[in-house]
Amino acid sequence: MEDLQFLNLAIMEAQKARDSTWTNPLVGAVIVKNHKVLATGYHHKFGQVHAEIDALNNLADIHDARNATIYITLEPCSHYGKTPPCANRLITVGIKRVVIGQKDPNPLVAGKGITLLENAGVSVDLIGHTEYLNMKYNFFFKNKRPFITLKYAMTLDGKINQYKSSRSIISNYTSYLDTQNLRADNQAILIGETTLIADNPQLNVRTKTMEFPPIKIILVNSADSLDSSLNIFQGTEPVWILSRRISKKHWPKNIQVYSNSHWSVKDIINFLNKKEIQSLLVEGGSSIHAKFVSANLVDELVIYIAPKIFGGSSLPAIYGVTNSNNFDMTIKDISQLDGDIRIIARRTN
Ligand code: AOF
Ligand code: ZN
Repeated sequence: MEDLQFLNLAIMEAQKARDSTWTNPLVGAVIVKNHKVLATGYHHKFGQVHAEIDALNNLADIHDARNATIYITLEPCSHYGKTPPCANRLITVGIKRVVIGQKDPNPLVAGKGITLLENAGVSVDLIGHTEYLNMKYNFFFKNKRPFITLKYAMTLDGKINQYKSSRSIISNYTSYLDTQNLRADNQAILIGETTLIADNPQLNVRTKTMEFPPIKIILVNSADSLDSSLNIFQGTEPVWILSRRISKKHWPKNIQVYSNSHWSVKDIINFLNKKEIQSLLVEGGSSIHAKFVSANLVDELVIYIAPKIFGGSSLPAIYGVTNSNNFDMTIKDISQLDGDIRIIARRTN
């Protein structure tokens, strides 16, 4: 009982770093002795000290760590990364017991932290309850690919645009704010060329400042034919252009071109794996969405439905093209967003 209470406190610590740890997990730690909290800590930012070291640094006296218990939401690391192994440090300062929320799925650690502690005579208890903190991080290491979310806004009659080649406003302001959070929750956002030209999106997060904003990815035929005044090129966020043709142009530092004559959905995901991107938001358009569905590469749908009808049988509709697959989804949430409806559906395994 007491263990869960202290672990919950560590979870609250971990959550303080939301949006700041980039590809690292959210991690919190609490040091306890004689039923009293001596210090708390968390992994503040990608590249900075890990949670357990932050908690040790927050002790009034490092000698207080001797014979104490530490609660950590994730197994302490065992590798020399940007910082030395946390497990070794816990052993050195004389921690007696370590209570862990979950094993670290990163193959660099993956149980080795626990083994180090146990071999040094430290008692270790793995008690669960923290996996949800880092759902996409866990998914990435378990499935060896990013968690893929498809997002779209549509009318009651399933249309995603009122015109063929320019943008129409479908969802309302509350939905817009929600999609900004959705962007912030993903490490990369992908759109196709039709959406790039028709919508001219900025594809960034505008409701908060992010130190590690999502990477804006566009799939195009020829990078060099793109108009440099497009909104997507105006920000400072990283842009990756997946181009079917080779680029000869000189691009600003934040823009990278990757050429591949084909760029199938599988190629894109293999490429993102190499780049260690753990989560991808696919914002469309309908032909890219259809390709992800056809390739069986969909984990979640986030759908905004606006109370409108556009009519017109030839207007762009969701999955209007080449989806050749079917599978079951489970509805996870239905919310009213000021007159719009948001549905979140997860792939049923
Ligand atoms: C911990 N405590 O607070 C975190 C851990 O690049 P580095 O050196 O910062 O290492 C990142 C990896 O370390 C990350 O992928 C995960 O395996 C682990 N993160 N471990 O003991 C922490 N953030
Ligand atoms: Zn560590």
